[in-house]
Amino acid sequence: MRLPMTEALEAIADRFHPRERITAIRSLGSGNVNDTFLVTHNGTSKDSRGVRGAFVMQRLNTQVFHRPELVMQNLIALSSHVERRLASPPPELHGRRWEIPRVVRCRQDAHWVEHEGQFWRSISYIGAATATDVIRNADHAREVGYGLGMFHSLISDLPADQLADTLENFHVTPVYLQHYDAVISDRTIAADNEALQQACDFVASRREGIDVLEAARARGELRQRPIHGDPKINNVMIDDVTGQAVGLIDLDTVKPGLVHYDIGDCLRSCCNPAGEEAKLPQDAHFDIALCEAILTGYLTVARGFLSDWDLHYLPDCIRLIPLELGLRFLTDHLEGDVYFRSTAPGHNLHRAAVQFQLTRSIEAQMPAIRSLVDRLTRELNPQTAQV
Ligand code: GN1
Ligand code: MG
Repeated sequence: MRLPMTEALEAIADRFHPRERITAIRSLGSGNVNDTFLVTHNGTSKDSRGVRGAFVMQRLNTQVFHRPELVMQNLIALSSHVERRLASPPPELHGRRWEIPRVVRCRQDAHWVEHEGQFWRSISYIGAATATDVIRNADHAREVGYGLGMFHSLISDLPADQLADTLENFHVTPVYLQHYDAVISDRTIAADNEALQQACDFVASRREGIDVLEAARARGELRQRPIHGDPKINNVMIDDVTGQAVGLIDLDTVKPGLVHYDIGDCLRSCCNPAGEEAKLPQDAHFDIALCEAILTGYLTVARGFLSDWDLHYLPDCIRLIPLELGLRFLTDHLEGDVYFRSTAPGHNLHRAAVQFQLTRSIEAQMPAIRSLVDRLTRELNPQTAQV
């Protein structure tokens, strides 16, 4: 059955694939920034652009990505690099399937469409695989960790200076704190707004040490490498049949950064079984058994290219990234929901409360997290480990 499509969407899709062969256009995923659609069509395998049956069409949020052409440049650099690496697959792949989204060009051969001030592009769709919002079990967790490790491993030899900085200060926590300070200084919190007061009190009590990763970077203990930028649970694709990770999607935030941003983001999103959109903030908690499974999968592939300093700062990033995301949600609430898509007033404040509760839960388990990281880094010998 042909699903309803708006004329405007159909006209954009037609720039990538002839309209008469498109069968459906539907919303895809639950991104907070871009708009994503799955376009299906009666393509044939003879299609010279390699598009078979479906592609993902996205409108990039140019309020967030001010230089979308640089996002595309990074995406092309990344996918060509990974394709080259996969031509002689690394032994850690053990013959597994591994996919990297590729840019689907327009019929006129350009890499994107600019239309009425909007920026549209398409990428290939990874079929027979799914991403979920919540971890299903320990095997799934280990696969997510393996997926991030493989992703890092495949791009570890891509020089970071070949990637543009498309989002300045992305994941630089002290800069988010400065911005929050500037926003809050113009505000008076209503006496009856308990939720907002609690969130602001939480930030006030966590200011110290918020620069832990950036200070380590400034001292030269940590260095920038290519990172994913947003490897949350629903960006890790799992093969529908084998249950194995087959690739990471949502590559717009690929740019130079610290691998710690990625590890922290992956763990904060996977180890909270209540999810980022938990109904009640108090439901959020950090499940250390899931953390163990993810780190096991990750370190099995990545242990070999992590330095002692990298390992030293792992526990810190596990605590920092949920705190940072809470701060980002809170600031957006104070600014009137201008960054993260929200469905109701107070949504971003609620999301902040969830991340702050998760941070508390991580803090309460910090000694156990430190010993876990120590144990795993000793046990997982890169020469002998198998997934
Ligand atoms: C945003 O749009 P989405 O859902 O892929 C955000 C991430 C956050 C995430 C929280 C460019 O990602 O940093 O962790 O929301 N992306 C950007 O769900 O800011
Ligand atoms: Mg994203």
